[in-house]
Amino acid sequence: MLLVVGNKNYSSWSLRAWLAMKVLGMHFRELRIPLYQPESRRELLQYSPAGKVPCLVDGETHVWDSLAILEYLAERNPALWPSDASLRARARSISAEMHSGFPNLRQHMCMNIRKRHPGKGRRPEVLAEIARIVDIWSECRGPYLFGGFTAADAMYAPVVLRFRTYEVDLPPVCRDYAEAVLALPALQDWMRDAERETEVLPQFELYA
Ligand SMILES: N[C@@H](CCC(=O)N[C@@H](CS)C(=O)NCC(=O)O)C(=O)O
Repeated sequence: MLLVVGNKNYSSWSLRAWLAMKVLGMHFRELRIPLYQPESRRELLQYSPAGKVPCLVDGETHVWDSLAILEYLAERNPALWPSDASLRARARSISAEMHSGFPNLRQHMCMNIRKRHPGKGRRPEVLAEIARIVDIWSECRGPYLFGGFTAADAMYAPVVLRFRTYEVDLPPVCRDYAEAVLALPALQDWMRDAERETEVLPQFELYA
C-alpha cells in the first residue's frame, strides 16, 4: 500500500489517515508531496482524482478523502470503530461532524506543528467551535475517546495539535485526552518529521 500525504507540518487531513495506519501497525510506503508548489497539482493528480491528500493506493484501488480511507481501513481492521453499535454510531457521527464542520477553527487555528501562537485566533466563532469539541471530548472514556484508539481519535488528532500550537485551555478530562493522543509514538514520529521540514506555506502562517 502507498499513502500519499502532504507537508507534515500543515496537512491535517493527511495526518488522520497516516496516524490510523501507523496505530493499526500496517505496513505501507509513504509519498510526501509538498503542497501549493508549482508541480504539486500535477503530482497529486497522478494518485488522487480530487487532487488532494491523503490518497491511499492499494494495488489498482485508489481511495481519497480521509474519511473514505478510514472506512476502507476499517473493512480490514474492524477495531478501528467501536464494537458496540451505539458507540460506533456515535464515533461515526463525531467523525463526520469533524469532517464537515469546524470551519472557523480550521481557518483561524491552522495546523502548524512547528509554531506556538498562544491566544491567537480566539474569535467568538472559533471559541464556539472549541466549546463543541470540549463537549465531545468530555465524554472521553479514556485514554482515547472510546477506550481503545479508533478512527474518531484519528479524526480529532489534528485538533489536539492545533490546541497545542494555540495553547487552548482545556478542562482536565480533555487535557488528559489530548496528552494521551500526543503521547502516541506514531504522532511523535509525525511531529518529528514536521519539525524537520523546511517548506513554509504563507497561507498557513496567518499568525506568524
Ligand atoms: N475532505 C478532504 C480534504 C483534503 C484536503 O483538503 N487536503 C489538502 C491538504 S490538508 C490538500 O490536498 N490541498 C491541496 C490542494 O487543495 O491543492 C479529506 O478529508 O481528505
